[in-house]
Amino acid sequence: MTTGFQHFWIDHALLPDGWARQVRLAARDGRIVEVTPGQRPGPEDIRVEVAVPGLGNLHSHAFQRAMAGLTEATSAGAVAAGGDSFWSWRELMYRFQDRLDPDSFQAIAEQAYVEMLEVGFTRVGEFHYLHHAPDGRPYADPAEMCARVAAAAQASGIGLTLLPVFYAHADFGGVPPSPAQRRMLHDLDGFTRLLERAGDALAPLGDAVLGVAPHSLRAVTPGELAALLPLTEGPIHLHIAEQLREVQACLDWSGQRPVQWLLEHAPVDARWCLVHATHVEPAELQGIVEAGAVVGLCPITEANLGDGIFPMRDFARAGGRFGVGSDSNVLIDAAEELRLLEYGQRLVSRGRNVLAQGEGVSSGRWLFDGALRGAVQALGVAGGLQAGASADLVALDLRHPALQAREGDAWLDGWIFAARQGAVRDVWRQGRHVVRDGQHLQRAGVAKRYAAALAHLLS
Ligand code: NGQ
Ligand code: ZN
Repeated sequence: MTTGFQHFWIDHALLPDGWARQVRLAARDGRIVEVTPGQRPGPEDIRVEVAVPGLGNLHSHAFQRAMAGLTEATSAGAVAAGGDSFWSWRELMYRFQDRLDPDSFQAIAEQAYVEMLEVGFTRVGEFHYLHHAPDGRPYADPAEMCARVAAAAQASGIGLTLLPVFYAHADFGGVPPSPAQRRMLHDLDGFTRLLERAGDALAPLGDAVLGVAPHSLRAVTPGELAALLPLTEGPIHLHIAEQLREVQACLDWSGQRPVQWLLEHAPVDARWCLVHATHVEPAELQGIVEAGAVVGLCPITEANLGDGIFPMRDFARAGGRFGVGSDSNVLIDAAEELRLLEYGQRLVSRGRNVLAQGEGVSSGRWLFDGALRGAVQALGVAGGLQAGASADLVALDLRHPALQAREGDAWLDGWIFAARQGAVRDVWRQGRHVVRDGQHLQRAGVAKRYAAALAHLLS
């Protein structure tokens, strides 16, 4: 955080009600206090050509960054099993997770967060479940790994909404957990203690948010789910209806589909983020809209894991709220999450500009605005370039070929649809300059620690 007063002068700024010119933005202790268009710059102002608000990444498992690209070959037994799947990937992920210690875990999280900032994600929802030591016993400080997430956020500067995960069962109906899940498990008392300690670990960050994440309906019983909710006033996130096998298992257990079950048995409202919700029927979609919950879409990971395609077109038409997350972090790119979200719908519907509604509406602007709003809601903060929000600014690089000779929403379309990388020039987070000329200021040191951790892990 930058302490004291600070002024930005932004020639073109994307404000909550649209593009504005010659905007003077005042921040105090990293928080925006005033935004005024049509101003002259002061002599000390930080000058920015084009600025948009930092985007929230509403779903991440940071440690999975280190196994990115390592699960792209057919696995042993895949042919007999009818091919690789989400479930065979999960086996590999569990095996990888077993090797992590607090230091390597933190080094990987720092690398992931640096990459997030470099693409314009300024806050992350860390859906964090690697709690215990490799033997499954809690660390001396039960919130050791939560503290490591906080330390990685601190080192990189990214905003953190920590979502400690409660995990107790292997499948619907309270099936006992498997040995591979031993590092994730709690009973309700243990989890309550974890949350208290996690709160302490977040305090130094200043604007961290603490929520709760029942991992999925597979991992918690109805009784546990009900007991978790009073433990937080923050956001509530869970994975839901990502795979058809999970939908079928839920039907076998309850006679209902996962989202249908959740909407009928839990007080789903605007505090909730339903991650994936890939396999939903129209009535379930409508129920999510009416509850005001956010659907957390992770298009790159959903493609990578073969999840399926969320019916975003219908959800958007119904006024549904959404945000994007980098989930497995197989590739960290805010623009590409938005691009793939739109492209999935184009491929399925054989149309163009499918999500933007009305005539003359930019797809890039529609995607960016929607994802910004959804992430703000799901991560429990104020957002956008307005008083009360954190001074999280992303400056676009007008020298980039995809951004040249255009203006306004066309910059967003250029960034999201036409730029490979390099469209983000600078990022300030809580007023602190964290990315300059496309590179995080701590990039070299973080990359070195990451390389050392990886060499050790993969040797
Ligand atoms: C996770 N990932 O928690 O990392 C999950 C896999 C599970 C995604 N769902 C584990 N993409 O769902 O059981
Ligand atoms: Zn996930």
